[in-house]
Amino acid sequence: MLAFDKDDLTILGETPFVAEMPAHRLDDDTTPIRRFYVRNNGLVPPPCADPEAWTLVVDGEVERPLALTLAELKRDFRPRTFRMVLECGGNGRAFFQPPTRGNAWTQGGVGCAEWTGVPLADVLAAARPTGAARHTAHHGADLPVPGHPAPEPLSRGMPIAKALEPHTLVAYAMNGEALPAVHGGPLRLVVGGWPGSLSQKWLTRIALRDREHDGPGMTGTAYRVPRRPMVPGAEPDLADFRIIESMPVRSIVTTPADGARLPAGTRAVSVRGAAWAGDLEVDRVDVTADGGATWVAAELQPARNRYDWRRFAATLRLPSDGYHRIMARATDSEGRAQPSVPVGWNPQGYGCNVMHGIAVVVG
Ligand SMILES: Nc1nc2c(c(=O)[nH]1)N[C@H]1C(S)=C(S)[C@@H](COP(=O)(O)O)O[C@H]1N2
Ligand SMILES: [Mo]
Repeated sequence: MLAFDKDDLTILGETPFVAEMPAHRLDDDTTPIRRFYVRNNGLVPPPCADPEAWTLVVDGEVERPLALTLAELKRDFRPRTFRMVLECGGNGRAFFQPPTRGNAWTQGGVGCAEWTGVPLADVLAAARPTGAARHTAHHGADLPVPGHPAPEPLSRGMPIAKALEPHTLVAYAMNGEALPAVHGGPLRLVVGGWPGSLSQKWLTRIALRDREHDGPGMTGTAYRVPRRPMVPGAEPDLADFRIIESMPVRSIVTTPADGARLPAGTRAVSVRGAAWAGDLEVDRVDVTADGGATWVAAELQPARNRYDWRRFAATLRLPSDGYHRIMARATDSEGRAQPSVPVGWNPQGYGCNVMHGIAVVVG
């Protein structure tokens, strides 16, 4: 855990361990492991003496239940590497008013790493799903936190179509290194574009089911949002809730750091950041140095593959010394941009994609 960059690390929870980095520490194209957020709902399982013997069971609605060791996954399936964003469903939660339950993520419940593993589709094909298989159910080896209100560790699932996407990986490496224990090593799922909670860590079992999974994290208001915008703080009408699938378009300004001081007379500032859009693509990013009075289109780097983020850069003119508000606004491939105020309040504070702003002082 403490292979983390300790500078600026914000610990949101000690037990279970939850931590994020401020936006300016996410300035790399590929997020280094030591700057990658951690979200644990349970306790990290004890260290694994022989990671190659870690076993994944595939059962439920399959004709041929499997128990595959990590060594067999590596030997019998073709590996893929994709750079993909992982984002907590609650990233941005701290900006909702009134405050909601859960870790108060600001901008840092996100990272973009190179994940290496085997497509889940290939593993499921080997198990031969029955005609009744509609959803997955994910199980991990994390231990419950003694005395914690959540009795069992997280266990989520997704529709079979998402499971069969070529980018959905059973991953054993992160940025070319064996997957660290705190990020789910030896084996985890990585599911692009949807809440991070689907990317089960310490993965031990995938059951196929004929209906939506009902494990911890699937019921009540967990990972659900109202179909119609609700009055912030009002009593939720659960009949009107839907499970979160694709995460909304979002961007962060990663340079300059919030509160940066620039020398007197500075008249231009280089702005950099990253943008991503769940299942969709990022079409454009606009940046402003006057709180949104005027906008400049940023230059975008291409995505390497689906679910990668797009890094952006722009040079903004600063008309004078003094205090300037810099913001970024990403727009997805369906024309939806980030809102300027937090919208979509929901009881557990998911999906807050309000524009990210920083301030710089010249002189
Ligand atoms: N087994 C297990 N998998 C899990 C979790 C967990 O608590 N237990 N947390 C989930 C959540 S809510 C998120 S956002 C991501 C975080 O992954 P990371 O810690 O590698 O960033 O893992 C997901 N997978
Ligand atoms: Mo999460």
